[in-house]
Amino acid sequence: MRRTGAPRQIWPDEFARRYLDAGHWTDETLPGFFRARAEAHPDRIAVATAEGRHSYAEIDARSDAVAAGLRAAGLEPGDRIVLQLPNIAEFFTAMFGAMRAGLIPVYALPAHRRSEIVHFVQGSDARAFITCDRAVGYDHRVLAREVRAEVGDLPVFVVGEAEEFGSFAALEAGEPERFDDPDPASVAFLQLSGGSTGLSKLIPRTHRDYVYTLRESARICELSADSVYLGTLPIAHNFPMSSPGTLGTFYAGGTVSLALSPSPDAAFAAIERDRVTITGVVPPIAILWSRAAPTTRFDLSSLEVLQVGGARFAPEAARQVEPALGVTLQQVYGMAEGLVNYTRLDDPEEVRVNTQGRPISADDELRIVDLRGEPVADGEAGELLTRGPYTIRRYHADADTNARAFTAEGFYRTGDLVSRTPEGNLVVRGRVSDVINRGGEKIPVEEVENHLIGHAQVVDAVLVPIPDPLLGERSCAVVIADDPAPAARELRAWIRERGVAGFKVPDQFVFVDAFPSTGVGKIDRRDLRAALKRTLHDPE
Ligand code: J2J
Repeated sequence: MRRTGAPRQIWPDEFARRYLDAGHWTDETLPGFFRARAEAHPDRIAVATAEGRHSYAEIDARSDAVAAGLRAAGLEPGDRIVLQLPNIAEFFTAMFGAMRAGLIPVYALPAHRRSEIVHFVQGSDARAFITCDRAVGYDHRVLAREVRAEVGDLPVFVVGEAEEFGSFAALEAGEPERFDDPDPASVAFLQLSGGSTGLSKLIPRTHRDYVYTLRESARICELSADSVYLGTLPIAHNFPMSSPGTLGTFYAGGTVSLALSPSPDAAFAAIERDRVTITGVVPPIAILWSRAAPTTRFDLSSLEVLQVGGARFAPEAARQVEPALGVTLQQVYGMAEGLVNYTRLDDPEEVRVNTQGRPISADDELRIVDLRGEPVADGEAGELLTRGPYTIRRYHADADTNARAFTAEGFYRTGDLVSRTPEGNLVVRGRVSDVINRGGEKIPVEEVENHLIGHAQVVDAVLVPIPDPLLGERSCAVVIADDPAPAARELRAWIRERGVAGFKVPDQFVFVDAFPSTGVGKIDRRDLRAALKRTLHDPE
């Protein structure tokens, strides 16, 4: 039987009522609000790239054509569709087009490869895949063929030279058609989790909860129709999509400028070209920009706000941003599962530099707890648990993870170790979960360990973080191998062959004869990781 994706309510009734009564949730949908903007100001520029400028009316009409084309191709309301596109205008026509056809996009990053895309297709039971011909020197049609070889005959649409696949340009060039707006309570898309241990979990976000974050984020970040937001991180990621990101900018009626990479050259050129006023980056990029800005030939004078988030931003680096770039620094601590915290633009410098801000909503409930789940004393560090009007209560079709990731009362266990200042700002101190945060790119350690253990000469492997001055953390694989041990080069090639995103390939390898004893009879991988981390950080 074909699953329709009929919305099983995510929040219990009493909470849904509370968020509706508070006015947080409205009947606006993602494609619906974009349509309203296109009708209010059809000629205003929605998307600007190095290739051209596209009005709200144009993106709106092209999305309607994509919707009609996807329906004509046999896709039905409720079907999932995996979307893997770089920072190009078609990202939005594909996304809004799919939603207007009643489909549910599943976002993938351009760096994802076979193993991840197959996991997303299978995990969401997707009926189609949209990708591009080439991006950053990689041919995504090769990937599409590999995916098809594993999952069967999946319809694929390609932006650019489509070869044997469906042409996305042909979809966009078709006759536009208008379908009913989706139900605002329904799931709008499946977002990817960066915070989990195993393979990425799929996060069901509804129109209501997401539009709420866009509206409030646009207000907190003081966006207006004059704002120009630069999408320079991969725009499928939750931070550049919604905090306030590209969609928050559309919500405010502003312009989204796109750069294909966050390198100073590509991003600074876009800032000058489109007179960008605000953008969001991860800490290593903020550090590179702070170093490059004083001598750049590009005019960055339009930039007012630089948001930094996705990983811990060291205060010493944070302090350099404002003088180097002539901007206001805004720290953003968020997660695709929901909760987003911002420092406010008028916070004192000490708050902007030293903290990761406070939540969007007065109805965001935060608990900071110790290992037993008891609240810690004021100012102490503990694991952050949260629930609220835009934080999910469960992952898509993953009962085991749900039992672990949420408390009985519906709080999401963030896995982050945080403390709170007397003024109510959060400071992220570390993590209790096993994820390596490589400059904002999240590496699920178990997934990489499993790939390594799959190698014939590897007996066991543990992936641990190593401090890194630019990335914050890089990854180190500690491997027990048969004699002779395979070369690190060979293991890297092995991981790549398994079809894994490049950022998950271990930065370093260490070969050992045995793992340290963790003092417990049964080998607990988390204890083992912690013990190895200690030995690597403090070698005697
Ligand atoms: C320390 N750690 C941070 C920060 C995220 C806005 C901003 C970021 C994300 C994101 C997002 C951090 N300091 N400022 O979705 O809307 C780590 C935490 C968190 C995990 C979530 C948004 N900002 N982190 O990064 O789902 O460990 O979302 O739990 O990719 O990143 O990762 P992700």
